[in-house]
Amino acid sequence: MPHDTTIPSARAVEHDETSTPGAEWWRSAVIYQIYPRSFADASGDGIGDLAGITERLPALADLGVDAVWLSPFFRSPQRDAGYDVSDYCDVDPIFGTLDDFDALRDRAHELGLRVIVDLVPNHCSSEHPWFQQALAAGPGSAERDRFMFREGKGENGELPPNNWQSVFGGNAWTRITEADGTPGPWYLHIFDSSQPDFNWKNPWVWEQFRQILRFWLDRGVDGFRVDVAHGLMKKEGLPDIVEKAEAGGLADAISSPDDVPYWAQPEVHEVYRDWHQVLAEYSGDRVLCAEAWVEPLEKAALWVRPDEMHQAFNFSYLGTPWEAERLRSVIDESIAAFTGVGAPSTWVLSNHDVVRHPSRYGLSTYGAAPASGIGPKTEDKPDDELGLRRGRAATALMLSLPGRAYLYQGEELGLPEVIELDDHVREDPTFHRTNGEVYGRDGCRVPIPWESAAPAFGFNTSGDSWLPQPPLFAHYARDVQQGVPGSTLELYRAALRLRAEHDLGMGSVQWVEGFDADVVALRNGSITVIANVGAAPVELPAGDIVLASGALDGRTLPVDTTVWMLVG
Ligand code: TEU
Repeated sequence: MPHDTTIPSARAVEHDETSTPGAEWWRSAVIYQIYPRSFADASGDGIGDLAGITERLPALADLGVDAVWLSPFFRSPQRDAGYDVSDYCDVDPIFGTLDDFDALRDRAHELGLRVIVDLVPNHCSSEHPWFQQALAAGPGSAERDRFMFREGKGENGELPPNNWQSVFGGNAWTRITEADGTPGPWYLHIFDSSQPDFNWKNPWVWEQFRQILRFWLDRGVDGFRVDVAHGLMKKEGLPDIVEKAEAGGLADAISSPDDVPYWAQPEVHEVYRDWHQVLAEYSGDRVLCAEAWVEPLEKAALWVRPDEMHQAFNFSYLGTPWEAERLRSVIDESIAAFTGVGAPSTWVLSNHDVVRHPSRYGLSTYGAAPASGIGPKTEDKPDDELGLRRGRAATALMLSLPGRAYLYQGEELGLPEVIELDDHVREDPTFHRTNGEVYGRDGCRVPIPWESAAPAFGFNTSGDSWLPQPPLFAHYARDVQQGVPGSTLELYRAALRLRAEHDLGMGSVQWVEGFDADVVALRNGSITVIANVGAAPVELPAGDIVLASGALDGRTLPVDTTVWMLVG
């Protein structure tokens, strides 16, 4: 297997380019998600920051990605790790300053990396001045109409206005107390009570978000990942949810809008048509990417119609188990659904909301909601070795597909989910709102290891870490993988280099016949990809092997292994 350990030269990003229809950068890009709390910590306070990211950006250029997406670093009380924003146009002091952001953007662009920021339009923090003003202004005021206040049911309004549940568990409504001490109405929060939902039927809200978009576009960002892009509009009259077997969590989040009156309401698309126009005022191919947990794929594709967003996450792909038939179907369905509306498909296996994919693939009951987390008391614990082998094979398959791929920090190191976190260190509101019944997402958010022998594994120099790093992270640190043939890091680097060289992002998928049903075999341009998803080794055809996700046995492909070949 060839390993190129030289650092690729910087590819300058041209920002005044005029876009060529069909050739925009985002159609085939590989985008790396940075979770700022846990990437690199220059200040040493145990929480990652923008200056830390800037220092470490060369490692991402070396990896070979095209862009970074930063999870929220805006002013926030951090009740939901920054997804509770109290000022959309400033940097939270724990992450640095606007100057630090400018330095990060400049360094990224110098290295040829685009910068995407995270926009959170469904809700803000309850400490945002807008919500504080709404509380102070009283019933019937214009300030209250910016949020979703409703009178409660029952004789004295003591019952919530409807039966909606928070994604994080418990009721989606919280009752306020008016300034004079009397019990007041309730406000809606689809997530934590510290995250009041905006009233997107109010034009004032539209105007604020246009201004927020312009603020960051003027500051040179290349695009936005839009949080809960399926949630902004609520069904008229706020009807009760028709009860289902399972409420809350992923099962609820991806249900059809007929069942969940706060997801995927048709009017939400008007918002993105409006934003599309705002982005079109700017040069340089700026993009909108929807975080829309909707199924089936044809519904997710509605977010990327030509006059709306450019991309939507492919959560159907993320949720597909390591089974050949299901993988072939989801690939076919993704390509059909997205190309049907003129957008390339996206692919993703991990992010900051789900159990890391090597750990998911190591579970015997893979298919359980990946967001529920794994903890000390979970019965089904992942088999790390099996999971990593499958995780690497799955990544090699994903990176061979045409379209845009998303990577989550640490997956290039093969990091597993961190399971052994004590209850008292867990911060995910899901854990606290379910009284610890659902472990939630802390296990995929632990600060990543850079150097095996350094304090905090090189996350900082002080050794502090907002979530404790397990000793086993020493084996996954970047410095012990760099330049080491067969390491997960070198697998990702080689795959990204070959993906670029063979322009796989702009290619197409042709299924290759002649293998057993539990082998996924496809051709994308000059590359033939063979993934052994079955239980028996597979004889490889003649040809050069240019990438292998694991050790080969001569010309035999072991189970849970993927190769890329140049065949005939
Ligand atoms: O997630 C939105 C969302 O729908 C998820 O909560 C999802 O349903 C859940 O994680 C199942 O996997 C976004 C952010 O990605 C998440 O981190 C935030 O907590 C949430 O919005 C609220 O802003």
